Amino acid sequence: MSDLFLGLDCSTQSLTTILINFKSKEIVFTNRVIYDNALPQYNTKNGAYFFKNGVVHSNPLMWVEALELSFENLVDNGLAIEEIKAISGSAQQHGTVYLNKNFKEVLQSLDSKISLREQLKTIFSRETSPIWMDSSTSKQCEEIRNALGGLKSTIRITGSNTFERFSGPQIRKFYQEDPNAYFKTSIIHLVSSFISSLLLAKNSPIDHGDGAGMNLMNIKSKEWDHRALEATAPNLKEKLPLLCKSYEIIGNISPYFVDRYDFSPETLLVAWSGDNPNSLIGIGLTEKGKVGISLGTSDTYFSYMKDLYFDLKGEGHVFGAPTGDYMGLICYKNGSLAREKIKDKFNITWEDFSDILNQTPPGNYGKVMLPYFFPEIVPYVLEPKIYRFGFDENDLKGNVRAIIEAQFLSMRLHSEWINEKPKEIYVTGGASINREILQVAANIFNKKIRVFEISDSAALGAALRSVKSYYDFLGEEIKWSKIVSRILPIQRSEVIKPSRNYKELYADMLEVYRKCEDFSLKNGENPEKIRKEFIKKYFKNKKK
Ligand code: XUL
Repeated sequence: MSDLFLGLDCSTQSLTTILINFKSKEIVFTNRVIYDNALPQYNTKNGAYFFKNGVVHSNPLMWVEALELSFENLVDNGLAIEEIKAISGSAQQHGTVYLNKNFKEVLQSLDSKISLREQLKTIFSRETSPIWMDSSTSKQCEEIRNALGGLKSTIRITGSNTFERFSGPQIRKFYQEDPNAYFKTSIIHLVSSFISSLLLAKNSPIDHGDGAGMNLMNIKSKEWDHRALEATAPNLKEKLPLLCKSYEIIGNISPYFVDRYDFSPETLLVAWSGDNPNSLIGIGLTEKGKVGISLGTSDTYFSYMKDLYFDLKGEGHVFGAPTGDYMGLICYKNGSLAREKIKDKFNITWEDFSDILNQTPPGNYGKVMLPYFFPEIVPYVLEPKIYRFGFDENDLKGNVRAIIEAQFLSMRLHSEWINEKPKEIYVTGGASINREILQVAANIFNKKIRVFEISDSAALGAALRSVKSYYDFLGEEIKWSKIVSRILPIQRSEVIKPSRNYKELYADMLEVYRKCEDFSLKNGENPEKIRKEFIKKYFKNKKK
């Protein structure tokens, strides 16, 4: 029985497509267009342009072409595109796309015989888009934060402190540096609302999930906050799309896609959202007490949140959840690209990497790394720098274990504000296929780790969101828990158990790690004493 729903995820390095058959509980098709490989003409590295002074952009036309390649893949694989009932999507959060006055008109007069890329060349008022990896807006962050009454007040208004990668600071910087181009901008989209606008052939709203990552939306009223708009740039409200609920049906797919790829004109479009809100659904976190980790270009730790509360220290974020509730999140820039830096430095394979994790002891003989290969969000680090305690950069085994332990110790440390005490943690993202990495996570958190066969949880979450809105629209409401449990169990989910032997060791190592961070970043006391005690307690007489 055909009951097809499509989920897309326009992430940092690739665009993923997942087609599911909800009634038969099948993942019918998955595909990934990796920008660097499939679209080399854009010259991106890991999907981005890394300029100096922390400026990181990407190319919106590249995302458009990736969308076209994804749809061509559906056609080439002979899939029943005309039977797809609804589509939703996901995208890397925070990045901004700047469109000029041609945008509206061009979208309304698209010719299905000509590629989108060809027809969309003239719509941008800014050729490239700052993305979430950008860390060049500290000045603007400070200005906006001050205008909103300081740290706590900014958090209470927008759900987060001002962050370099957030859309508001990006927009303010553009306005300050190129006011002419800013005033020539008719509309500013997020990556998610930009792509959904293409499918809709008109400006699509921004959903509450992704909207919360802008420092512009009031996290309580879920409307644009006039104080935040004023603090950011003039006339901003008229340059922003409307806001909408994440489960809103925003319209039908436009005739361009019907004619060109054979979609049914009845296909419903559900608002797109950010990759993290989508992943929340894609790993089934639709109720209290559940926590997820996504190991991708960014590593994130997140949780469903029924009642709104904040991290008033300012490290974490509150976003809207696709269910209409909230989610808490912390995000790391030093995710997969930092792991790759170590792998590539020693010229080893991922198998070698795993072998080393197996061969080296938890606690790493007291070797501790603070791995800021890129500017870091949590803790706040602007200048990339690697700190090593008790070893050097040439110690292959020490470095491999140290980076993985650092990533999860830091997550455990900085997620303390997320007030959920889960029995198990759900892990997704590219690196979740590496069982040895997950074993380290299980031991450090002292929790069971559940991992799913499909690691593309953002695209899957998008497909599931389209199912929910479609059936709600028909008046045949299905509960979230039913929707996720229908598709997730078929993924032979696996559980990785923590070893009880390391509970105390990692509780002690967390304190060592905390001291190393405080010492390096906040002029705290020297951690050598506590580190030596740790070594004495766990590694006395053990040969390195
Ligand atoms: C979340 C964040 C990243 C991006 C890219 O706040 O910045 O997770 O969404 O994945």
